[in-house]
Amino acid sequence: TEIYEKSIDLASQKMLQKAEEEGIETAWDRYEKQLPQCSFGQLGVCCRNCNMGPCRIDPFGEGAQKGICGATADIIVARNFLRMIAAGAAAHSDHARDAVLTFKKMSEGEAGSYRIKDEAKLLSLASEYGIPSEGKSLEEVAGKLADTLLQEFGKQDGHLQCTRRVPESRLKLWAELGIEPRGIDREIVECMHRTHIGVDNDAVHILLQGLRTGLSDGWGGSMIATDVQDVLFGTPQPRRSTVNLGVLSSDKVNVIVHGHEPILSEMIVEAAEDPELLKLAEEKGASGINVAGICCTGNETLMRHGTPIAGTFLQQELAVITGAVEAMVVDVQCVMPSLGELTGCYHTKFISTSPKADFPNTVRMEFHENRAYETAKEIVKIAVENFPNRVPEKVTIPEEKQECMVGFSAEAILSALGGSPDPLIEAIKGGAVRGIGAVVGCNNVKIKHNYGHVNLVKELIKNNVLVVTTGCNAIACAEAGLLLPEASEMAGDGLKAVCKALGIPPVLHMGSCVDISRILVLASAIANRLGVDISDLPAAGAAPEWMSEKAVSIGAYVVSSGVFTVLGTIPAVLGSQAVTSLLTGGLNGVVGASFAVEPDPLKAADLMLEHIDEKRKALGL
Ligand code: BF8
Ligand code: SF4
Repeated sequence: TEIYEKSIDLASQKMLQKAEEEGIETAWDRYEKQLPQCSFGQLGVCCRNCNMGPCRIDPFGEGAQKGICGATADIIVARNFLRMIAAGAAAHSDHARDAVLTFKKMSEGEAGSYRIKDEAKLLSLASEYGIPSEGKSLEEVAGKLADTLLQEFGKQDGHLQCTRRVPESRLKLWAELGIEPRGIDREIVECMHRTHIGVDNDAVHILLQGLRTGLSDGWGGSMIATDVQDVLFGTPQPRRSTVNLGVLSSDKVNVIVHGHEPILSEMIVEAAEDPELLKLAEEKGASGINVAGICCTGNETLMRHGTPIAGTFLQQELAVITGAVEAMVVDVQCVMPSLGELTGCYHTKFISTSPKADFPNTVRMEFHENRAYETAKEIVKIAVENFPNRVPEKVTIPEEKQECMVGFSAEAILSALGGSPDPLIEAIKGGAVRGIGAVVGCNNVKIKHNYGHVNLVKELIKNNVLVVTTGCNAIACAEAGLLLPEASEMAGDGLKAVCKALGIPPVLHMGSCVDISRILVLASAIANRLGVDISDLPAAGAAPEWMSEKAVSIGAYVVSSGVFTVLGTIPAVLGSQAVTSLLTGGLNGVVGASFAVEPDPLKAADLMLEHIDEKRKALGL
């Protein structure tokens, strides 16, 4: 494959070229070596859930139509899909658990590096959860809130407290369907139980548990992660920054934070400003310390501090290939194990920090709350001391970098609107804004890097759809210059006028992937204000280049919340007619929304526009 077919991004193309010249392997090379990919796997009809197997169903109807236990393609596909949701929900929710545990330790004075940054949000959460705050210290309130939130994980019955934010009609629907999430951990465990041999063997029944588990992520784990991180690190407010590989510095020590938990990256950002380390950097011949993010932990520090971002998921290897990275510091999720071998080809130190996640060839620097800042300082020190090892002949930093405006938490959006969603609702009613598009998710080598993201979003704003974004889509949009107020020039006339009046970009960066919960909160606020369900809103979602199991869980809760969602890569379900037709159609009759699959971003935009127009019509707009 030609380099220009791998990525639309110039900086990435240059690094792919450098990789080729230096004989360095990337995800794209490994993808080519995987081709043709296993068609049983692609269709989802391979089962390894017991040791009588592996079993596979012949998609042409000639060979075996049942596994040894008698499981059909429908059962196998549904079970595999449920396990993906369980893994995705587990990733988000286990991240949330660690955030709450840190919050709890902070309240007990055992995590001295962390503080309460957003008192107002703490107090408003306390009142929402019925925790009295009068006459109590903030730490006491935080401790009580932490206890309450921790119980959400182990709860056996009732329903998750965040679902208080859901419009009543939707909550009632979930109750009728029996898919109200009970406890966060319970739903995930139940998925594993149900998919064990000989338990749940009805595709529809299995998929309903998938919806419930997704909901325990979106309206549970992810939402709790967002809330607690805002209290600990501050609720994002609009600010400017820069993105793409060009943010790496030729004369400063470059430290990359990659992964997902701001518990780590926040401390690294702070440590990079430590006078002692800055002095050391100077002694080593560097003009300073530059922290840049990759993936969602990058989004977290970008949203709260304006720390630059070096790239999306598929740019993690390319960042190392610049030869200018002193340390690649990682925690959990979306970190390629290939970084171990790759960093060995350069001077880059690969530092793993999570007690849960190790990788080949890392320096282990386990991160614990009780001495978070000290560990962060040690990590940054390793990077600084590594600066003299940079090999000038191996360094090429592409000049491409792009400015962006970020920090659009639900709170920030409401305050940009003057305190209530009404001006946005009026703009939608009046037709200046045709609807809202939520575009999120990963990169995937099966789609030209950033091609799906950028073209889908451009098409939406051109058609007056206000776009909200998170995760790698947000980074891709930033790289394409779409996160600037000036980008409203690319928008249709109605949206352009609204953006100009408010001074906002046509594409609003709402945060990391757990922050899709912010989109849910915003959608609920609008629906409640209109007195309708979320499924009645002129809104649609998309994940043009998704790849992770987290994205499957997200899809499950977004659709169950009533939002039509277009996927740009094909999930492994086509081996079952029943599962495919339920996901892409039948769900409409169950939760009032469904999935569609459309790899062509312009056609995907058309599907979203069609849906938005239908909803406008139904609302009489
Ligand atoms: O949680 S969008 S590639 S980085 S999974 Fe991963 Fe996908 Fe990026 Fe963030 Ni989300
Ligand atoms: Fe085969 Fe059934 Fe075992 Fe799966 S659970 S491997 S289909 S026997």
